[in-house]
Amino acid sequence: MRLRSFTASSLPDAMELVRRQLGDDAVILSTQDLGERGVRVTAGLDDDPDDDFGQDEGAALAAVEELSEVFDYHRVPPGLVDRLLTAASGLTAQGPQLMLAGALDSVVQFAPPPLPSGTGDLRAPILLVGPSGAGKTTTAAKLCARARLANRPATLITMDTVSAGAREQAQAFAKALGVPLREAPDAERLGQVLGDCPSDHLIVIDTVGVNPYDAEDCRPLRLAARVARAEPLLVLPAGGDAFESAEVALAFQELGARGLIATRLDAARRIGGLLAAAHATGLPLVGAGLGPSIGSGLANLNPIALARLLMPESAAGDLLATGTRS
Ligand SMILES: Nc1nc2c(ncn2[C@@H]2O[C@H](COP(=O)(O)OP(=O)(O)O)[C@@H](O)[C@H]2O)c(=O)[nH]1
Ligand SMILES: [Mg+2]
Repeated sequence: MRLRSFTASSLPDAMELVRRQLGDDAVILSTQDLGERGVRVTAGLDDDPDDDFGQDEGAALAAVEELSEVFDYHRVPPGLVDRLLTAASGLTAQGPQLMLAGALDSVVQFAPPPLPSGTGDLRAPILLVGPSGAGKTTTAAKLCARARLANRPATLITMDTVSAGAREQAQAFAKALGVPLREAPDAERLGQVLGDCPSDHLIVIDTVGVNPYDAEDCRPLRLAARVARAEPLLVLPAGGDAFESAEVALAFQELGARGLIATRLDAARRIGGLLAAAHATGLPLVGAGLGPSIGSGLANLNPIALARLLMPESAAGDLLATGTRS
């Protein structure tokens, strides 16, 4: 039996979705009242009409219901929940966490954080873009720290010479890491500075936060990306509203962002915004900031790591059951 979930504003609307997508033979297996977010219906379609609803389907339905609670807790938007639940229900992996990982794998892209690819190999400079306070400077330092840990040279370039304390913050990070720090207040200077950088270095360019909806505000960033032939990566804090995060990410994608680094995963309890941003843009998740210090690092994200963040094996079940997480 194939399971699929549908969310709509009312039960009749959800049933109509079921009928339209699965046909008249679909069986309604469960319904959930989501309060002001509507109603979710999980329906099944028998591939083999002689088959009874068996133990496997029962377990799959229980897992789908468990995942559905996890998604609601994280405020994942309904359309994305339906896609994830449908993907999860088709997986025969053991236990909800692995089903979740499989579903995430089919809906979200992942890529490892950038490192210089090796001696003599050129890789595009990394240009960190994002809203003010997103964690760009901290992430720039973490990327340089990863390179240093891998015994690869790195150079930090800051374009933020204007925000209060920005210069001192960059200087403190560069000194702690033992990496050269260069300043480039505009695209022209950036071009000159890059011309002087050794080609085997991982080059991380930190920028001033911009309002992605303000074309004037974004102009220097577009110019910098072009001059540097850089790989822009969006730095986005977790914990934001799903629709807001998705729209901000789409706006930065339009500015050229090619990947997404999430920050504040240590301090956010709901990461539906991050999922929505990754799904809406199709940008790969290339790392996760787990703390404010350089030492707290930048974790690799993959489907299993993300599934663990969404559904910590030990605590989540109990907390969800007692409702203390919502
Ligand atoms: N808890 C937590 N704080 C972070 C993380 N990344 C950055 N921060 C904090 O967020 C604030 C803004 O970071 P900053 O790098 O200056 O942001 P920028 O304006 O985008 O350059 C600082 O207080 C950082 O210490 C993270 O992953 N977790
Ligand atoms: Mg900064």
